[in-house]
Formats: sequence, structure tokens, C-alpha cells
Amino acid sequence: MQLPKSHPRHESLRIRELIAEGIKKGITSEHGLIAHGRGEAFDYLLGEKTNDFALGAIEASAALLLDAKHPVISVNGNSAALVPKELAELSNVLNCPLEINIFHASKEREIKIKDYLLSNGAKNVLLPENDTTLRHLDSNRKYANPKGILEADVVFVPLEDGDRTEALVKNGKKVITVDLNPLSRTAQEATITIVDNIVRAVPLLIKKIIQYKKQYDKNDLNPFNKITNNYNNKIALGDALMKIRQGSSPLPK
Ligand code: PTJ
Repeated sequence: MQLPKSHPRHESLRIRELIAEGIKKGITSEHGLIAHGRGEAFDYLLGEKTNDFALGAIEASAALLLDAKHPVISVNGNSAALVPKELAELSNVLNCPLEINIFHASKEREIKIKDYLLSNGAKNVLLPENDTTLRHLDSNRKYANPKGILEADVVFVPLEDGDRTEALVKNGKKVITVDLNPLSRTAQEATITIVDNIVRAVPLLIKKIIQYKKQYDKNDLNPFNKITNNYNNKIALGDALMKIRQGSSPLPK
């Protein structure tokens, strides 16, 4: 679809188009349209910008990921459609695997997402294995890769549908999510919740990781611990809710 740059909702329409294209490519589930619409509504209420509570969560996430022994980035059909290059870059700067994990089961779609990430610069993409499952989980998301999510200490799980974050935490893992809805189960259960649109949050996360890598020497006495200890997810979620309640634009006169 041709989108005139002058359209007042150009950016929102551009992102919506990525999801529609994702469905045509066979990487995004049709349920992804509903998830995206829900996200759009929250983004509207958040002012369609990265707020301070999200910036704080991004800093804490960068520190937690750099401090992790075995971080893994989980990818579903929506995040692959929206930020394929950025997820590949995130995996490359962290030198960690991407792992496909989808809710609406389809082996064919898993392979298409993997190929799409590889064609966007990813080097290390894992698929879940049928004989390896996470405890405390019954949906298709229970399948994991034994060298990926199963072993991970920190898992980056953007746009999650809600049943897995709690299970990952019960399995002893720290979870970072990106979710525009601060009230979702995932947002509430995660260790760190970045309440922002994934298209804005992931580039900022990459920038922060690169900055911290330059700024902190490996020999520094764990600088990342201090950053994560200073972060409080409950406060960040409360600030996001407050922002939604206040609204982003003045009431019409
Ligand atoms: O590819 P699959 O089969 O794994 O399916 C992926 C979806 C996203 C369809 C599935 O996980 C799902 O149904 O998710 P939910 O339960 O709709 O939750 C998705 C969450 O992501 C919601 O809280 C949305 O508000 C939020 N969200 C949607 N779009 C964005 C977003 N958060 C950040 N950035 C977005 N662009």
C-alpha cells in the first residue's frame, strides 16, 4: 500500500502495514492483527512516544542482559514482522541466540520466521524441540531449545501472550518484556517491563547496550548490578498507568 508521508497517521499506518505484510509472508499469525490493534490503542494513550518509565526500564534491561551468563531472545510472529533487523542486531551485539517461540502452533511458520531473521542479518537462530519442554506450562510455548531458552538465565520476551512469563519465572529465569499494556499478565509478572512500542524500544535498547559496553570496563566491580538494583518494576508500571489515566492530549474545548 502507498502511504503518503504527509498523512497525519503515517507512522502508525506504516507499522500496521508491517503486520499485514507479515501475514502475507506467512510469518505472522492472523491473531497477530488483534494483538496489534490492542497495542495501537495503548500506544495512543501513551502519547506514541517513549516515556521516562520506559527509558528507565530500557537502561535496567541493558544492564541485566549484559550481566547475564546465557541470555536468549524469544521471537514470535508479531515481533519478527515489526523489528526483524533490530532483533538480529540485538542478538549480534549480545552474542546470544534468537529462539523462535510461537503461541499459535505451526512448524511451517517457525521455519519461515527463522529464515526471515537470517535474511535480516541474524547469525544464530534456534528452533524449539519437540522433546524439550519447560515446566509449569501447557500451551505450544512450552517447547524450548535445550541450548536456548531451557538453559537461559535471562529471556527477552517481547509481545508475549501471557501464559509463559509466569512459567519462565517459576523455572528460575529473569524475564524482560516489551508490552504496551501495563496491566497484562506478562507486564505484571516480568522482572522488567518496557511499556513502549517494540519499534521504538528495541533500537533504544541496542543503543544503550552499545553505550554500556563502551562505558564500563569488564574489570569494573559489577556496574550492572547497581543499575538493576536501582530499578523497580512496580513503580515503572504504576507510572505507565498514571500516564494512561492522565491522557496524552488536552481535552477538546
Ligand atoms: O506468533 P504467535 O503465534 O506467537 O502470536 C503472537 C501474538 C502476539 C498474536 C500472541 O502472543 C498474542 O495473542 O498476544 P496477546 O495476548 O494479544 O498479547 C500481546 C501483547 O503485546 C498485548 O498486551 C499488546 O498490547 C502488546 N502489543 C501489541 N503490539 C505491540 C505490543 N507491545 C509493544 N509493541 C507493539 N507493537
